[in-house]
Amino acid sequence: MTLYPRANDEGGRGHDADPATVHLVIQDLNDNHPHIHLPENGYAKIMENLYPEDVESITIKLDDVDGGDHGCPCTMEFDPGTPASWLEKFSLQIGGGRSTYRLIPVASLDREEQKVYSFPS
Ligand SMILES: [Ca+2]
Ligand SMILES: [Ca+2]
Repeated sequence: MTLYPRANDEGGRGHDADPATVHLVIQDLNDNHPHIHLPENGYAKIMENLYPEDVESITIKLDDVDGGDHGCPCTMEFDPGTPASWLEKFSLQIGGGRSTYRLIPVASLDREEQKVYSFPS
């Protein structure tokens, strides 16, 4: 943003100021958390009882409204509290674009064993 200030002496009746400009640079504050842009509402479905290679991976795209160092690229990993049995069923890999990951089932999923997986657990 550029401001063009006007200044006069003698109570506004005297000399005008030399033409001058003031440049204002608005600095970004890290006031937004990264969020999951995809899948929509952080929700995806996988069909049970399929071989992992027959299941399409789930694309997880991260975003952050802040720019520069305060925004994306953003990183993602499993929470340290994720049960070991879940880590045996899913793999998280970078791929598909900027700040984009793929959640890949690496085992057949059984709805009768576990109906919903919610990360972080
Ligand atoms: Ca900001
Ligand atoms: Ca941010």
